[in-house]
Amino acid sequence: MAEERTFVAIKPDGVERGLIGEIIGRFEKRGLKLVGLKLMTVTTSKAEEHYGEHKGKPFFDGLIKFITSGPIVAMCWEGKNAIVLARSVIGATNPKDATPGTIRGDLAVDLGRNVVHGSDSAASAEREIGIFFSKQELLEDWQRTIHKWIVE
Ligand code: D4T
Repeated sequence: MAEERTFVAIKPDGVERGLIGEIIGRFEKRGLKLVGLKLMTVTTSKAEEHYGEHKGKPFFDGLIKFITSGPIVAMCWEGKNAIVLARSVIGATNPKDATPGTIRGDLAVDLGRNVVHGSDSAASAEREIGIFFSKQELLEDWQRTIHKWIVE
């Protein structure tokens, strides 16, 4: 049975800073399963669709400029409670409030350079996975042999 899926992206600052391996490793070690992965540059229209809820806010233009400024790593992670788990691995949106041990609590300083994105709800996850991945780009039939050691 398919478990929950979430969309996670390493933003251009995380890629520029050489944090791809470090960040992917944290989700792997938590126990989530990687079912989609690609390095890509986000078009302005995709960025505006992804961040549609923030349209009209003072930081919107800067956010779009930032997210389209260089490559990102788009990922889809699967697992029991994957959405909440990924958000807990990532930490609070503003790195100044993020707990040590989280990605933002360990690796980020500024709200506008918070290195990673994770879907905040089931509806967002479905929408965002659809923006960044086609169906063929996501694994459907990979059963990890270690699964029974991660989920009871
Ligand atoms: P993302 O979407 O990047 O994972 O962040 P969050 O889900 O944790 O937070 P968000 O949607 O509220 O913000 C999206 C994105 O905009 C940046 N931002 C946000 C900013 O530059 N200035 C601001 O005042 C806010 C609220 C940071 C994350």
